[in-house]
Amino acid sequence: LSLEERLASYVVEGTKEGLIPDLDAALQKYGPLEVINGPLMEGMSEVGRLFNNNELIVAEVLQSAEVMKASVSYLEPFMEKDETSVKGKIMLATVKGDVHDIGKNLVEIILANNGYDIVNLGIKVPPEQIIEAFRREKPDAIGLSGLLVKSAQQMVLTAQDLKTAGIDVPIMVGGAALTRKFTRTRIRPEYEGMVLYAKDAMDGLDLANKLSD
Ligand code: B1M
Repeated sequence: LSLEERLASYVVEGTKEGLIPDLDAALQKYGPLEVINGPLMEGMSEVGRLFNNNELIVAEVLQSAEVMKASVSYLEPFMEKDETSVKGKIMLATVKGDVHDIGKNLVEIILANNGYDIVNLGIKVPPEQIIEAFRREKPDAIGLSGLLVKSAQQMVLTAQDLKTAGIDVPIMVGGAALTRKFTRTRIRPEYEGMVLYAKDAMDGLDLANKLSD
């Protein structure tokens, strides 16, 4: 197998044996984010496909998730950091009912490395908890992540509750089950403030930078 194929296969097989030396080798050829967005994400897509076809069980997908998380934390110190000034404070949460956090945590790393102060509320965060944390932390924006189809609907409900609570800071939404169209037609009409759709973590950073300019 090529280096790229081996990297994808660690994620698919859920094994860390040989992972670190191969991540080191990959860093000789690629930047850390290219390693994540390329071979590691390819492995994750394959996991999603196999899981969908009932060829993997949840316990196996969890092992794949572990490999992805371990890889991201190994690569994190190699990412470029912008330590000039704090550009703003962003609060992140995976919405109520959803446990998927690898994407959200990647968004956290990328924003934190680029001058943002991040408050990460974790997973399965109900709107009332987001509202409470908003009042305590006073962030400049709120980022919501969700991967399940029902999470897209949960974002609509969350936006409604935030509006009722009188909150109107920009909201950034992202995650596999979400689309730009759903964001525009279903979430935006329910909220007073700006609602931005981020297709991936780098897009999230671009949007945050536009907001802070
Ligand atoms: Co689950 N899962 N899972 N899962 N899982 C999916 C999402 C699924 C598509 C797999 C499939 O069937 N093909 C499917 C959803 C089906 C649907 O609703 N349409 C699914 C299912 C069904 C489930 C369960 C219901 C399974 C079960 O129990 N029967 C269950 C749900 C439990 C719950 O949430 N209540 C479940 C559980 C799990 C595990 C716990 C085993 C594990 C998660 C571990 C963890 O996160 N700690 C897991 C995993 C790993 C996946 C897949 C395979 C991979 C997700 C991932 O981490 N990708 C996933 C299939 C897939 O997506 N291919 C699947 C890598 C990550 C970096 O990408 O999170 O998409 P992602 O983030 C991207 C962008 O989306 C974006 O940026 C990132 C890239 O830069 N982004 C943002 C994300 N959030 C953002 C926020 C932003 C900006 C950008 O701003 C705020």
